[in-house]
Amino acid sequence: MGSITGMNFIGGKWSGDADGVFEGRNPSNTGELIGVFPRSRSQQANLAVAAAREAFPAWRAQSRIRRAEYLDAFAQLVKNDKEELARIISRECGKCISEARADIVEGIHSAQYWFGRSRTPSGEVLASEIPEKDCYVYRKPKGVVTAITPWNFPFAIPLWLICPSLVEGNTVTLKPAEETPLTAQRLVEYFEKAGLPAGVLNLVQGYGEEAAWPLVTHPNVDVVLFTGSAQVGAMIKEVCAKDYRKFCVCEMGGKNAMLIFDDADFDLAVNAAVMSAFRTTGQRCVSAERLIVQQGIFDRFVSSFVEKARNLKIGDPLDEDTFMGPLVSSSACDKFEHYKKLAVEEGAHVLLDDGRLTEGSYSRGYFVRPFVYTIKHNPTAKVLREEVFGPHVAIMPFRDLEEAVSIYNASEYAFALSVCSRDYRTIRAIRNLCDFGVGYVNLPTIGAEVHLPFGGLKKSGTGMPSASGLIDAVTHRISWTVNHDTQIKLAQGLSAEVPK
Ligand code: UN1
Repeated sequence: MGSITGMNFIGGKWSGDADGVFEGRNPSNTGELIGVFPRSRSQQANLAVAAAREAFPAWRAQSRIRRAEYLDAFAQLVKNDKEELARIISRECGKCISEARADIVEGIHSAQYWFGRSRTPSGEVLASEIPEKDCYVYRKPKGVVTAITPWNFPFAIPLWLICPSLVEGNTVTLKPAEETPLTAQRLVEYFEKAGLPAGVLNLVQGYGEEAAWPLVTHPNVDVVLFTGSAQVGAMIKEVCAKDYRKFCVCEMGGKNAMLIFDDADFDLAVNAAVMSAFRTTGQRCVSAERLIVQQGIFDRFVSSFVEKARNLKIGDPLDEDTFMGPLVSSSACDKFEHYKKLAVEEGAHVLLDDGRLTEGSYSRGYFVRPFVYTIKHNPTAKVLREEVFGPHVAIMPFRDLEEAVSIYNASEYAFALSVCSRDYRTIRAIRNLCDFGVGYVNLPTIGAEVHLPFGGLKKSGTGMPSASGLIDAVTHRISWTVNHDTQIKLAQGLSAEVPK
């Protein structure tokens, strides 16, 4: 596969105009150039926002069902090219091919879900104290949306954000991660082929500070949808707080955990932990970097987990047998190394640290092996608080439910949790006492489906979930009360008398 010259898509036109370019390279083989893409800045961002603003009145005037039909057309087109798209994803971000396929399927599911949902009520009909009045909750589009998306789900996450935004009548500018520009370009091309009107979906490629920031701060943008780091999310929240009309949803990191009790189905728990920690090389916002394991099974669990982690097949993500591809970039490798050192400084008892793979075919990629350790819980240890975003796992023992909850909640993040137990009382207590947005019972912390809300609390999110939950972010819910009487009658016993 050769390299391409990528473009922006603004107001229905493809253009490479920008002050320079950036390269997309394969993290499994950095010698492979995937393409060069426009290094956009405020000029392109401004044009995209202007195009989205111009397209908004006509787009919102179409029926919700008509708007959703473009998503159906999109899904039909993508289905034919799943394999080709999955290979692009694997090459761009190093995800294993089976995970890349799932990324496409998840994106198709979003389009299908919102297409179907367009025919279901988007508001509510409510009663009134006054029999002649009907009350409605009605949803209106917020307007112009900026969507800033990460590299780790380069197809699914943009579609979680784009599909509900469009169905509800908003127009969108997408600024995808600079690691996965080609996947984003393909995604937008399918919408173009599906006949989406000009300006309804725009694509601006480039780096965060240069291309995304003008899309966040632009006075004509109503909603910012962001998935990425907590640090950038905090900056976005600050900008939005200062602007009376701007609203944001930030999906940020996690320091996710599995809580594994003595009575758990042992093999299930070990397998779930391996998936939670190492799928996508630990680079999901729902990956588990903490395994909190009850003392009765602790030693047995640790040896079984380490054994499996040691034997994982690491390598070319296009190879069907590979379990773990590379990290996404050299800075991700540096971060992984940094937290390995820190773990040792903070008291880790290291069980697995086979280092970076540098021989032969690995030499041109960012391949690392899992890093696994046991550690006594310490609420001040940075390594137990900060997100590494790699195959880095701390295993901690606990005595009882109370201690498990307190170790779990010691994190500033609160995204995904899994509890492994057969006791319904334990499971219910964990659900009620632990802070999280996406919870699982006897499952890994990964594998959310699009018809569920997806998002975290505390440092992980704004408490405004995306996926199916995104409708609340991209619409205003207004109340609408209609009087069918010839007289005015008011609620709460208020007088409707007006002096003659
Ligand atoms: C993410 O980790 O950024 O639940 C998204 C999952 C996927 C989505 C993860 N469906 O693992």
